[in-house]
Amino acid sequence: MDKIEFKQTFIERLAELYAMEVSDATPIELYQTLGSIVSTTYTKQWSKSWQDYRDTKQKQVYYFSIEFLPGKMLKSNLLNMGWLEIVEEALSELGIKLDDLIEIEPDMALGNGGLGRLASCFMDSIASQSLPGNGNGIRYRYGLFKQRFVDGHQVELPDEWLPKGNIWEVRKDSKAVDVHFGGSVHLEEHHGRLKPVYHGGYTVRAVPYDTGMVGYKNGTVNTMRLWDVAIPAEEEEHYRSIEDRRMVEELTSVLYPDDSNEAGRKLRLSQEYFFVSAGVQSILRYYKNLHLPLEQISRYIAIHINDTHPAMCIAEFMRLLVDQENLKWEKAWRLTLQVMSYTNHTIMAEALEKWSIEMMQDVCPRIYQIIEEIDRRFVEEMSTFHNQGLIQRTRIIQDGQIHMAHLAILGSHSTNGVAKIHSDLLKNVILNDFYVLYPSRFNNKTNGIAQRRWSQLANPAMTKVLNQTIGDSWHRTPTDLHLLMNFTEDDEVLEQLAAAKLENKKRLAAYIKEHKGIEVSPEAIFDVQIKRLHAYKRQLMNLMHILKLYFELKNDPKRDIHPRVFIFGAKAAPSYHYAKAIIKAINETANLINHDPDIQDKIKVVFLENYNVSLAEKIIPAAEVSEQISLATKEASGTSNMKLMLNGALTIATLDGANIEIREAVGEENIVTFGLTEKEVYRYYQEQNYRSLEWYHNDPVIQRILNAFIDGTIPNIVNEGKQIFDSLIQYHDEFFVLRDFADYCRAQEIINQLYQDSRRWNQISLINIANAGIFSADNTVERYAEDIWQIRPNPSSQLG
Ligand code: 26W
Repeated sequence: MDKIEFKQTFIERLAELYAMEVSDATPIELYQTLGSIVSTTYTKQWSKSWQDYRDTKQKQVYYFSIEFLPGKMLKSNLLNMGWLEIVEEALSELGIKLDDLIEIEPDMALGNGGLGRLASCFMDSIASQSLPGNGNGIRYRYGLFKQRFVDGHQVELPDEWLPKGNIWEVRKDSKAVDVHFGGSVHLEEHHGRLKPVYHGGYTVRAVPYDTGMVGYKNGTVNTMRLWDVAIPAEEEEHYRSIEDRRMVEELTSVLYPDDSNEAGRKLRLSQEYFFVSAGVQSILRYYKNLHLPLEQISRYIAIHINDTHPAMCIAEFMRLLVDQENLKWEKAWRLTLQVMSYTNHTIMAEALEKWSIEMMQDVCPRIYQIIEEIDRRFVEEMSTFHNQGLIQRTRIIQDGQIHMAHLAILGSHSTNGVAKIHSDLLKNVILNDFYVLYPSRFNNKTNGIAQRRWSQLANPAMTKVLNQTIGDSWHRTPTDLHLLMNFTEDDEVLEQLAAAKLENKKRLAAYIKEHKGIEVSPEAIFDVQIKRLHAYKRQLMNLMHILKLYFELKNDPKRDIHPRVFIFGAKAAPSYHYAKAIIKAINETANLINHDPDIQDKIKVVFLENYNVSLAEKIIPAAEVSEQISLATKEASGTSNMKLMLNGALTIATLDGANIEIREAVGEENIVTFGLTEKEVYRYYQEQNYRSLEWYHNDPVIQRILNAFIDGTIPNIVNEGKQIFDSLIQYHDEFFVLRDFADYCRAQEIINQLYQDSRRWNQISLINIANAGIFSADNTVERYAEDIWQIRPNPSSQLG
């Protein structure tokens, strides 16, 4: 489509939809019109993609995830269709700014953080690599809460994203399936086999909403299928009371806002079974329509379990094969292992899902029976070869609880971690017992990011410089960013990149002014920590360093530091009081410092509200320092570290998660690392000899800073300050903040020094961009496709 054609289509479509002309239409109407043109255009390729998969019977993967976090989709769809420039120009000729329309689209925020965003980055890359792959999840009516600050406290507001209209989804009533909950089940002999007989309980209908996942200029459009709940027409009489109906609606109404914190609530378990059962049933129905032998299903279907939330896929698949398809248990189990694979995303103990037997019996009694049988057979089979201790530690059911990670590992052929260090910890420490039993199941797949979204879409200024300097092959082949290494000594390129960064900083400064009323200088260092608020991520250590600088400047206003703006973006789980206390403390400190005339704007602290994908797209291009300071071993991978590196930020990092691989990629001189290593952390655990109190007593700087939390220096944080102080002293500083603090300050001083030499700084920045290509999710999903899913690119895609 060319520009003239597009303008014509746009005017016509606007007239068809609203009987209006451009000059009369509001941005919402213009947005709807553009969205309608985009979606009706890719629809043809969408049906061709799935027809291709069906007709040529290609193996497909189904990525089961309880969270997807795509953010806005308009611009990304335009980019992937190859339309972005034409549409931008055409609209501008009609007097419309594309950016104004983009603002209209609500963020699709059906995820908490890293896990959900990763799932969406994968959806983009799977389609862009012409791989036959689908997403399977829940269509929450309310996404992750909106965050507001009231007197510095986090307040949560509901995220009503649907009433604004979701132009990308298609409801498919004809593809609905029924999901049965509750009641009881007993087994009856039937033609020599035991068959389940269900009593009571209730049946709901799962209705899919499909969204096209548009590949990058390759004609592939895959499907992300999100399930909504409905009351089946035939069952109306069972749902008479308002309460019954509400109970059903509740199933898909809200996303649990706890990142890495196991809720243990019955509704959550019901959500899990709901999207698992709906997804697995619809896959099996599809497969049966291909008229292939059931025994060969693993040659055509792969199911991926994204963290343990969909681990019941294993039992549901067994249920359908055994109860419905009459397969023998042993054969069904073999197929299940071949079809299923699992990714672990965290080693934090509180995030490892466990469900009580009673609750699972209550929600899905037949699934419980099957899990019990899996567990029984595991114990029986293992008993001939292995010692009882090992068996008791690895079995699924222990002390009345079902361990979902155990189910996921024992019922799949592949378990992977998300960065080298994380996968090694799984093998050698956290899941070592399982590794001893099944060494070949374990592997690593370092995370990746949707490279084009985080460069071309978020950072047009940098993209322009890159295109002029190294061409545009890096759009499709991200490792071609390496071509930039030929320009480390090219002053013109270094300055152009610096100019692009400055432009982005000015834009963010304007946003900060508009939203927070804080004046920040674009000449200052923009230092960024953006991620969920969690004790292990140590936003507190960042805050302590800010306080250190503040006290130093108060003592000696002439102290030579380059002005710095510390920018935070972070949501806390609503029930995570400690994390909320840290938010309050950061906000109060910001207030204190930003209004202190003694500081002469040398440091500014900005906590931006409601961190989400769209805000990330504004912050990341402007960032110069990337704070990746989790306690070593705790951050499975991190992905904001990759996005910030790609945008030329220098990483200040512990040797944790993917930071280690970033260091390998850029070289030690182009990253600043500090802090305890994995080995040192484990030595402390073993010897149990970390005394945070001693670090407090022996270090006057630490004393001065910690006292500020309880002596009124930071105003209005009486309770929060005490809670924070106590966590470090009375509760022994679980994440070694005091232990790592001095080394962190040393690293921060290195950053301050490096910034004085702007040429050196610009070189480091360029080298970071040049080496970010390996962290493209294109690359990551290729590894999953080859090693785990055994799927191949669609040969008839425009790239295949
Ligand atoms: C049961 C509640 C619950 C909720 C969320 C348990 C676990 C989670 C997630 C696993 C938390 C999460 O998002 N983990 C992050 O996953 C990213 C993608 O792999 C990693 O980059 C992050 O390091 C990891 O914290």
